[in-house]
Amino acid sequence: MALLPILEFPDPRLRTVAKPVVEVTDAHRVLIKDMLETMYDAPGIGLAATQVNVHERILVIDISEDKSEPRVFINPVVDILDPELGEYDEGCLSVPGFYDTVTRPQRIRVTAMNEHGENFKEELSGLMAICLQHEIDHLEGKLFVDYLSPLKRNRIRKKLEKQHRAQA
Ligand code: QAP
Ligand code: CO
Repeated sequence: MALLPILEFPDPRLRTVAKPVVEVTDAHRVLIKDMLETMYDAPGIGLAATQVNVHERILVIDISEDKSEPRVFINPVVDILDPELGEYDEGCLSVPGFYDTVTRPQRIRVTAMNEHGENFKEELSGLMAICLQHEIDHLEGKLFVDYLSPLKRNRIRKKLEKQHRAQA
């Protein structure tokens, strides 16, 4: 097991569009274990492979209180079931310390593969639906700050760049 370094905004590698997984291998299963460990350590509720600089369509989520419900989504595709939108105060492990309101569809269906390469479909709502859409955005090179005004996004970028300079 290993903790993986998490890329932080505005790292340009976060803008990479991830490639589909053709066959789920043991190497993918090791990556998934490491991603879950990295997410739990943070702690966070969702992590996309993009955030650990692996550009394949893999993400993990666990919205349980006690790390008891790890979920793995490989090549996820979302269908919107209902046009109704909901607001949520989102954060991101790649944008540490910043949270803001994002509006997204509330009821979705996801089609994906699990870590064994088996296909599944599932209807999702609530935090799970929000988190899944947030993580799929990462696989497209998109961040929640992209939904904010340029003024807010630039403020966040400048603060994080300053922190990164201080760390260097
Ligand atoms: C995505 O985000 C998400 O700023 C997952 O200092 C979040 O796990 C989707 C985190 C909210 C929907 C709603 C953020 C940890 C964790 C921080 C996370 C931080 C430490 C974020
Ligand atoms: Co995120």
